[in-house]
Order: sequence, then structure tokens, then C-alpha cells
Amino acid sequence: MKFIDSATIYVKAGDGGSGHISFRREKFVPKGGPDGGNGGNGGNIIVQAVPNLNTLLDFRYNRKYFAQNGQKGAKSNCSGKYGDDMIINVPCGTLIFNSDSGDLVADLVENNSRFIVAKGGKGGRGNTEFATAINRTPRNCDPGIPGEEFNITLELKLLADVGIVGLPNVGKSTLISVISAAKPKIADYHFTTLIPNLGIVKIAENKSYVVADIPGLIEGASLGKGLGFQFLRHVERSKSLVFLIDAMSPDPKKDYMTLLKELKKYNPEMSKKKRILCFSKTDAVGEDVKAKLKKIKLAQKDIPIFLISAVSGEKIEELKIEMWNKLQTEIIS
Ligand SMILES: Nc1nc2c(ncn2[C@@H]2O[C@H](COP(=O)(O)OP(=O)(O)OP(=O)(O)O)[C@@H](O)[C@H]2O)c(=O)[nH]1
Ligand SMILES: [Mg+2]
Repeated sequence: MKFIDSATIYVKAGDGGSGHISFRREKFVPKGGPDGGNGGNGGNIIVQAVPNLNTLLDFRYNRKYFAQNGQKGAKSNCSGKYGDDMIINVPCGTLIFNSDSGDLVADLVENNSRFIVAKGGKGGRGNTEFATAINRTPRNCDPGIPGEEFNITLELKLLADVGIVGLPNVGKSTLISVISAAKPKIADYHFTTLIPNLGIVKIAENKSYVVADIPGLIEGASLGKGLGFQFLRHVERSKSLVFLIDAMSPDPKKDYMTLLKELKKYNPEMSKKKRILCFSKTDAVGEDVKAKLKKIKLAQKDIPIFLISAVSGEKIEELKIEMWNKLQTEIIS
């Protein structure tokens, strides 16, 4: 399943600098001619696709982009300096829309492909350019043209890298809400989540991945119980799964086995995905329960076990890093 990551930003290209009006004043030239220079052009706003970026998350915090204005023209036919372009880096595969018209403006698929989304304004002409045989002392110049400005929407289609699966009410949505900017509905009853939530987890500059929180699964999901299997396709192509089990459950191991059984019934490939076993809500259980959970024996030996609490923050950072590390290794079957 592809999720969409999007951000709307405001871009404003640089204004052109205005032309200048001046006349030469030289010692032995009583009536110097015009010498006002042209204004410089404003900088463009350029969007460029780069590798090593995979989310539009940063655009949620920085929403306005300005290119530099061109400088004014000056005496002695000096042209104003051109404004610098503003280059906005986006992940490859970003679509750019005009937010007001909804029109697709560009589709930056290729690495290093770039597109001018807003053109800088042209600088105005200085009075030198207005001189003619009849009018040798023109007293006019052009103002600079304003740079283009738009609201643009960036859209990136994403695949969920990590799927969070678990029985209802175990804290899946709470987990995604603490590791990403996603704000899903959280409540103390079963089937709070009705449609999948997507979150982007950022652990460092250029190190981020997409996590999906799906509705809870129950025993018999394969027979259409609960919300059934319909949402599993959202994590079918994810590279790894976090099995989230409630530490307060009377039988956590059974919950794990139920989950595994249902996933296998849906698609045997699901049980071959890299897996992290996570017990949630450890803030609500005693040390004795935690000790028991740590000792749970699984048929598959290489599955890391985490005891986490979204409330106290216990082992959350470690889990984020483990998810990242799992994505870096090859799929084991
Ligand atoms: N004490 C404690 N409570 C938690 C923790 N995480 C979640 N909860 C609570 O558990 C309940 C269920 O949380 P959700 O995040 O909605 O659970 P879910 O797995 O998404 O539930 P469904 O969408 O219904 O499958 C809520 O009342 C949460 O406040 C935790 O770490 N500690
Ligand atoms: Mg939920």
C-alpha cells in the first residue's frame, strides 16, 4: 500500500532590482550623458530531487521559502547584482502541484532533476537605456518586476517500511504517536483504529522510515472476525513487522501465537518478515511480570524482544533504532 506524505509551502522568487537614474559628472564634460545602470534579476525558486532524502517531514516546520531580490542599478552604468536562487531539496519521486489550481506542475522522478517553480523578476532598466537621439537626458527608469509567488503542494508516495501489528487495544496507535508526528485516535476500547495511520520516524538527519499502524487483529480474523484481514494489505509489502503485545495481558505468549497464526493464514510470507517482539505498557506492570516476559521462549531465536512503555518512554528510543537497523539488513526467510 502506498501512503502519501505531503506538505504545502509558500515560495516567493526574488524581485528584480529597479533601474537607476543618474548622469555623468566629469570634470571637462559639462553635460554628461545618462549613466544609471539596470537592476539585477531576482533569484528563482528551484525544486531539486536529491537521493538520500526520503520524506517531506522537514517541510512541516519550514513552510516559507524566499529567493534573494536583485539589487538596484547604480551610477556609472553599474548593473545591480542578480539575486541568488533558492534551491529546495526534495526526495526523488516528489510531485509538485499548484495548491490553488490543483494542477500538476512537475514530477521529479530522476535524481538531480530540477524545476523552476517560481521565476525571479527581471531587473528594471536604468536611464542609460532610455537615451535616444532626441532625448539625451532621460529621467526615467523601470522598476524591477516582482518575483513570482505561489503556494505549492509537494507530494511523495511512500511505502510503509515497518508495520505495527497487534490485537486490539494493545497500544499500537499510542506507539506511532510517540515515535512519529502522526496523531491517531487513541482510546481504551477495541477497534479504535478503523483505517491505517502512517507515521514517519526520524532518528537522525537523513535517517528516517515509514511506520504503519493498522486496526487490531483478533483470533478468527481469517474468518472475517473483527475488522478481518482487509487492512493487512497495508503492511503486506513492509520490510519488517513489530508485534505489539500488551504486557498486562493474562497470557502474552498466547497473544503472540494468535497473532502469528492469523498472519500466516493471511499470507505465509508475513511470518517470514523480520520481526521485533514488543511488550507494551510496562509502566503498568510489576518487575515480576517484566522478568517473566523477558524469559519468554520463541521458536525463532533471533527475534529481539523489547519491553516498552509509550507512557514512561521506556526503551522507545532503543526500539526506534532497532527498527532502523532491521531495515538495513537483508530479509531473512
Ligand atoms: N499505561 C499505559 N497505557 C497505554 C500505553 N500505551 C497505550 N496505552 C493505553 O491503551 C489504550 C489503547 O491504546 P491505543 O493506542 O488506542 O491501542 P490500539 O492498539 O491502537 O487499539 P485499536 O486501534 O483499538 O486496535 C489507551 O487507553 C492508551 O492510553 C502505555 O505505554 N502505558
Ligand atoms: Mg489504534
